[in-house]
Amino acid sequence: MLKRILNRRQAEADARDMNRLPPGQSLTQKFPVLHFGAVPKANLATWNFRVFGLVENEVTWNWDEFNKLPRTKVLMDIHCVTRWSKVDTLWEGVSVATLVKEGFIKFKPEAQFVVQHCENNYTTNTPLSVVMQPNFLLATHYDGQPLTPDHGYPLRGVIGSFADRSEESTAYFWKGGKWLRGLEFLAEDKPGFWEKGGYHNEADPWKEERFSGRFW
Ligand SMILES: Nc1nc2c(c(=O)[nH]1)N[C@H]1C(S)=C(S)[C@@H](COP(=O)(O)O)O[C@H]1N2
Ligand SMILES: [Mo]
Repeated sequence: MLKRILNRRQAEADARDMNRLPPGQSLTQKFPVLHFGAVPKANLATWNFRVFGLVENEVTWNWDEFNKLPRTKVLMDIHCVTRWSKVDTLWEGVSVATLVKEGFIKFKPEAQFVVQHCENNYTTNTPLSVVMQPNFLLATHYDGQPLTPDHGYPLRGVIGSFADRSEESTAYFWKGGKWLRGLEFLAEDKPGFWEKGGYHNEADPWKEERFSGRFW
């Protein structure tokens, strides 16, 4: 127990020294679960994923089709607005940038924002440029295993930062929607669940953009 605490403290000091821990965050070696409402039950037989809004062709992929899309692995540090960060998390899934590059998604020139649509009407919004970054992934697997129900099975959005901070921008982890069912491309921004609830629209952990100040 004590050894585990000392190990965590040492790992936290190391992460801070390496400039991998944003202000006001502490390191966790667990994987906390955070969401609003109940964990939805997945039914892969009826599951589908919709790409809609300002795209040339709206598409709907079923689970088999989704799993035939090109796949990518990404190693990232994730930062939750409730002040935990976790380093070196390994995700596997589908990169939106790859889907665009390979012609699976063709968004219209007016598209500037993307809303992630999840089960039970949870949404979260980001600029299109953010979902096109290599540090944003539609993830089916964490650490080599399919996501657990608590963490978003069968599919979730993930955003984090790289160890060398080479990403263009990042956001707190709530900008990754669990139980993800679709992406909507929009010309105007549309605040999601937590964003409407007073959380910061851009949510950059390095600038500590936790709350919008409108309600807090
Ligand atoms: N569908 C859905 N996705 C969600 C949430 C939620 O309430 N519903 N909460 C977000 C928040 S606030 C965080 S911090 C992360 C937590 O992911 P984790 O439970 O895998 O750690 O999921 C995000 N994605
Ligand atoms: Mo969160």
